[in-house]
Amino acid sequence: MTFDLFDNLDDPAPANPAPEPLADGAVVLRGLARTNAEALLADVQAVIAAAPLRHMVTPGGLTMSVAMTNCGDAGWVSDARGYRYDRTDPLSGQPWPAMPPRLRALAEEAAALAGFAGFAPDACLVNRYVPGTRLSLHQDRDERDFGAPIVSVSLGLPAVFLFGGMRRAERPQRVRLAHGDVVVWGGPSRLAFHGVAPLADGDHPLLGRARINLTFRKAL
Ligand code: MD6
Ligand code: FE
Repeated sequence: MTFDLFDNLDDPAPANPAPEPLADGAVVLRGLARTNAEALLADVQAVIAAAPLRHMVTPGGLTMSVAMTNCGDAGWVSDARGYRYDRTDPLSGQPWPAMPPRLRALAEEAAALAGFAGFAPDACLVNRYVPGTRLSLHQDRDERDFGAPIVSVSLGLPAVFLFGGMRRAERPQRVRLAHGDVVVWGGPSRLAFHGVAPLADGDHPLLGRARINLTFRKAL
């Protein structure tokens, strides 16, 4: 019996770039972001240093348990006025930090592998989950153009991604996402309901008790 230094209980499967189908227009790219995860996380830390993670408030007045920030030309924001994309960070009044080229390149590669060549993301939402944090079923529909897919990158603790259908009532698939896994949904799946089950406790070698999810969008 041998042990591979790079395979541990948090992400046991080898990277496999062959798309794993979830639904028409939706795939999982297992481990695509794993080999350069440390460099990707350094880029994310630089974004967080410039635009700190914060808990946004929903239009209904609830504070979200996921901590968020953004990079790129536009950032997703929520407040009493609603959900929208804004070119400036409401905390600073300054533009969001630029999208780091390594993050953009990963999103473009993932989209191309999923059949969406030419994806040009202008927004990257950074989400930080700690154990117990969940994201209820929702559609991503604040973007102007649903012709572009969503690219979602998972780093740190594993999560159970809930991937449903076009109606909220449809029972979602439960997909385990490990460190480095990437999900792409577009085309006929672009408006699929999705969410994240409550994060289980754990201790990730790079991120400790946290999961970071990056979602790349063409927002403007
Ligand atoms: C995920 N996240 O964390 C999927 N959508 O795997 C999302 O679908 C998402 O984290 C909109 C806003 C924030 C999110
Ligand atoms: Fe979403």
